This record gives sequence, C-alpha cells and structure tokens, in this order.
Amino acid sequence: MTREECVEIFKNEPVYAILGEALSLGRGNVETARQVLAAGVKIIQYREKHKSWREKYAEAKVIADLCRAAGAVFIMNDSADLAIACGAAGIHVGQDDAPCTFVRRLAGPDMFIGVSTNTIADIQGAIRDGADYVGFGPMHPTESKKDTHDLVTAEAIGYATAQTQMPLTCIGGVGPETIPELYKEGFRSFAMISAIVSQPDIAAAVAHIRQVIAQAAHKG
Ligand code: TZP
Ligand code: MG
Repeated sequence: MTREECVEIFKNEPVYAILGEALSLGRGNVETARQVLAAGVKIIQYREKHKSWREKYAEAKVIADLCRAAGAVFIMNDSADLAIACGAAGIHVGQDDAPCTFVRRLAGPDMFIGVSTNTIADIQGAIRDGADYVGFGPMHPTESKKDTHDLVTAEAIGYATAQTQMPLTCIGGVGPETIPELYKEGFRSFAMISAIVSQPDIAAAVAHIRQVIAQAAHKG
C-alpha cells in the first residue's frame, strides 16, 4: 500500500485501532486483528510492549498480510526495522523513538510515518520532519499507558485541530464517552486501545463507536 493510499484511507476512516495483547482480554494479537478487520476497521497499529523481537516479527508479518488482504493500513509501533521487515505500510514513532527524519531515510519515501505529539512544539517538529500524520494526546487519563505525558492543553488542542496539512488523530482515553466532545473540539480521527481491543465484542464496540461519530457529525 502506498503512502498516498494510506493518507486517503486516513481521510475516510475515523477509527484507528491499536493492538496490544496485555489489554486484549486474553485474545492473541492475530485473533484481535482478525476481529478488528472483520468489524471493518481500516487502520491498525501493532503496539506490543511485552514480547520478544522474534515473537513480534512472527505475528506482525501475519497481521500485515491480513491487513493487506482487507485493504487496511498496517502500522508498526516503535521499530522501523520491524516495520520494513514485516511489510508494514507505516511506522509510528514517539518522541523518544528514532526521529522521523531517521525513519524516513531508513524506510524510504513510500513509508507512511506517524509521530506522537503532546505539545505545540512536538507538532511543529513532526511537521518540519516530514511526518505523514500526527498522533496527539493524551486527551484524557488512561490506564493503558503508564508513562503518559501530561494531558494536552487547551491551547495545544486549538493548535492541533487547526493544522490541515496532515492527518491528525487523538489518543488517550478516547472512546464512545469522550468522542462527542473531541469531535466538537475538531478531531475527526480517533485512536483507541481499550475502547476496542478490551471489549468482549469488538464488532459491537466498533459499530457503537461509528454510531457515536455519525451522531457527532450530524450535530455539527
Ligand atoms: N499514547 C498516549 S495515550 C496511549 C498511548 C499509546 C494509550 C491509549 O490507550 P486507551 O486505552 O485508548 O486510552
Ligand atoms: Mg514508541
């Protein structure tokens, strides 16, 4: 999948699902990916902090193939080398990972690169470094990541939602309860771990999220 195709999908798909087995109610990542794809989600990130490099490589290859077959964007978290080796369409890096410019040199012009941001300076840095999309948060407290930054400020929210040159997704405590407010603030893409992968019925959870987004859009 090309970088342009990823950008196109990002424009049309508000749901961004992040996999992590510790939060998946005992389901394996491959099984969770199958259910997320069956629910119609077109953007999946593999974010696995508790497995060996070998395990990650083995299962990420399988999930990358599943995503390709489903026409979904597959994004590898943290590691550019794993992303390249397993055939991911994209890489997502945080402020403490390899910089976007390094990832671009390593992975080439067709890799779709996302960068985690928390402040206005982070967003400006991501834009300057040629990121293809920005993840912005945490919007709300979350149990899913222990070492989160402070919650984003209202000023940074205003700055982030005013950026129109690249896709933006919000993260951290995002789910059906918080999406209406986030939508009002200007967000149109919602990255979620627990609201999707920690749900017993993933298809029902995704359908409900889509309904909440549609209602928020209807209210304008
Ligand atoms: N980055 C900032 S908050 C967060 C990450 C990976 C965790 C989001 O998890 P949840 O369950 O959607 O709040
Ligand atoms: Mg990281």
